[in-house]
Amino acid sequence: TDRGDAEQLRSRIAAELERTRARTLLLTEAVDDADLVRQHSPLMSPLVWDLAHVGNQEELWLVRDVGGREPVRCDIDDLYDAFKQPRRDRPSLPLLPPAEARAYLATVREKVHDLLDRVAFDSRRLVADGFAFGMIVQHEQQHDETMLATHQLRAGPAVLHAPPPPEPAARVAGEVLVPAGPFVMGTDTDPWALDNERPAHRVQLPAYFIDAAPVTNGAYRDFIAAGGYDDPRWWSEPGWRHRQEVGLSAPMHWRPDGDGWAYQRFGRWDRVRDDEPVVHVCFHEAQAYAAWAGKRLPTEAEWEKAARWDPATGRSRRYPWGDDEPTSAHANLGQRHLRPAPVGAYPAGASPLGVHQLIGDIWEWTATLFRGYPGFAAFPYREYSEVFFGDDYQVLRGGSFGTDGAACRGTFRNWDYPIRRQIFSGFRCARDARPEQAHR
Ligand code: AVJ
Ligand code: FE
Repeated sequence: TDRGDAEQLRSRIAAELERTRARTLLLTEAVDDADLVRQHSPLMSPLVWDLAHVGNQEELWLVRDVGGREPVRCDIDDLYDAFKQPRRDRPSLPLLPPAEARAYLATVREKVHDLLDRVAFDSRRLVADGFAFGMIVQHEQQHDETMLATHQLRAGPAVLHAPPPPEPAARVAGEVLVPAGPFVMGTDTDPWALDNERPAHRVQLPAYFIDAAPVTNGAYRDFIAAGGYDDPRWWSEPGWRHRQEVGLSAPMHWRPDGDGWAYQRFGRWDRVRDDEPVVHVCFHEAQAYAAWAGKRLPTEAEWEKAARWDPATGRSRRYPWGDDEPTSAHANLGQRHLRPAPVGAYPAGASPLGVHQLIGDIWEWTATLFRGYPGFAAFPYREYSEVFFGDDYQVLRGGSFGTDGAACRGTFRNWDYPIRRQIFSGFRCARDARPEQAHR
């Protein structure tokens, strides 16, 4: 019945809100108050800013817009407006102290639960299928991932703990041929898909090869050892300029260790493991590696076809493994582990064509600039995606170990500046197939 459906949606939303809030609290209770208000990197906000910003967005979108209720606090909107306050300036703002920020979040959340009990999930798109609630869940999860990246930049002993990811259960190597032909990119039907994932549209692609797995630390070390960082032939012009300017020589958080490398993760040093996807590289590094390897980065459409296209039916799936929500057997998502899993660890998450670990582990840089799909319509605000369209941002796909399953799908699009690498970013390579290879 419709009533039963609405009740089911209500309890699912309530559960997602609570699950997400538990993660937010975990990330902000792992450190003391001094650590919460400190800026750990000029690239990041103090954790206490993210904390209250999450509450402020929830107040704006749910309490005020959907609920039409009185403001909880209208005096702090500007402080937590990401467009008005650049990250580097946020520590000098008169921010709510940690205890006040937590109390603010709790007050807003109480009102949201009240609203959720009364709202009719009618056909207005903001409330239909719980979209506005889903958007808030995803927004908080996105900031949780950002806070996780702040933790990675934080100096001092480890405060976050998680079991290691699974070991490889399949041998995965080489490339997969994706035959020429159309596929449906984006979605009209995924209830919580954001505006930039819409509308669904047919894209015609020539045949191409795509790596069956993300590029590993071992492969990336070969690029370093071959002098890849010192050879402008492999780098784009802006890439080489950036490499020179900041002296790039290895992924972020790596340091030489004897005859090999070690990396720092959340306050612990470890030997670099060869079979793990490389992480903390910028777009320019990814592009240089691909050129050195005789390949290129996949376009966003190539990534999505490899992830979603089912050759048996011609349909596009929600995820590589099908339409079901991710479980711990499918992908390394949701901060269950504090690093990418080795290649071959998720055979159950492979796509029909045999492409592995597209979802989870690391965000994958693509060759595509962040733009609207044909027929794009901003919803509910231009500020969510549209203001970022243009030539500045590169699309990343697939989500990382720090991305929650609620904020990740085969259609999900992330974006960042091509020089950024404090995010959990890696990549895989692709290349054109010659016409005689286009059919197997
Ligand atoms: C989609 C990850 C690029 O963090 O800037 C958070 C998500 N938007 N608050 C970001 C977002 C508004 C966004 N990214
Ligand atoms: Fe935000």
